[in-house]
Amino acid sequence: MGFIVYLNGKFVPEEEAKVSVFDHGFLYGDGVFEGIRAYHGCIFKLQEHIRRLYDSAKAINLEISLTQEEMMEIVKETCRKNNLKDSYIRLIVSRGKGDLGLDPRKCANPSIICIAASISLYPPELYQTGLSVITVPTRRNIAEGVNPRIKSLNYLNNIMARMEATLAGVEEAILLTQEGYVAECTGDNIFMVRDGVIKTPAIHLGMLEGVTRNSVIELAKKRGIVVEETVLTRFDFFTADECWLTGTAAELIPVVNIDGRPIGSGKPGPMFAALLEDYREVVKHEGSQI
Ligand code: PXG
Repeated sequence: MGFIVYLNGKFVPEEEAKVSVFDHGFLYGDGVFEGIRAYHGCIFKLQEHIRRLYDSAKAINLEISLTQEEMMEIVKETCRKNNLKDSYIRLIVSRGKGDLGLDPRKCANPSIICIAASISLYPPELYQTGLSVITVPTRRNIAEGVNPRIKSLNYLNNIMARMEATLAGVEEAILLTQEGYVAECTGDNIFMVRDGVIKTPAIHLGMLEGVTRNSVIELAKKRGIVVEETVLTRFDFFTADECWLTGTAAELIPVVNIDGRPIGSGKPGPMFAALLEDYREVVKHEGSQI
């Protein structure tokens, strides 16, 4: 059975959920989105995701006529309509239908789409064995171009990096900033541990401020672990005791090899294991009831 999709004020079967070929989201990647997850009928960090969506929209001068409360209700209603307790939710706001020119003023109404689908999880064994990743030649977008803090519909930067990782035979890519500092992976933020201190790249270097990243920082601090948001190089990661990635889909996933160097013991570390357990506990009962 197909999914029921929210499209511009209506709930329609997925076959009928169509947008115009003149939609600037399609023509130019002109729009923003969110990837949200529901666990056991609870949507995790819904308010944070909606806030980030509105911040992204604000940054590209895209005015959303709905309030953040109304948008949260749409997300919940989409989950209810699909009778999904565990799901991956994709919320999209594009500039809307315009003409073939770039001018966003020609787009009268943004297109608002909410999809709640079943989630395809990473194979469980990856959480035991860990990922091998490489740094790729493609650099993360510069803030003065398309600011990586905007979760925009243009993911070519990330897709190019992901292709480079795939061609090299690994699962993920580390993107560096223009200056050569570690930024993030293609759809996940990155963490490391050295001498009991957790470190992760500071947001102002140019990356997406992950909701999962912020949750993990909070959980680590609750455990009394020092967390530094700082400037990190490949050297820092090569010589780390542990490394993992964070994202809505992946949760926390361990990295055991970077550019051919085994990280720490070459196996997922104890800090990773503890924080994954904390995270999986917190998603069970925190969150907005569907
Ligand atoms: N960085 C980037 C560039 C992302 O796109 C994250 C970090 C993690 O953010 P959250 O808020 O989820 O902790 C993301 C988000 C996918 C997929 O299908 C993943 C994302 C976006 C789009 C698709 O793997 N991750």
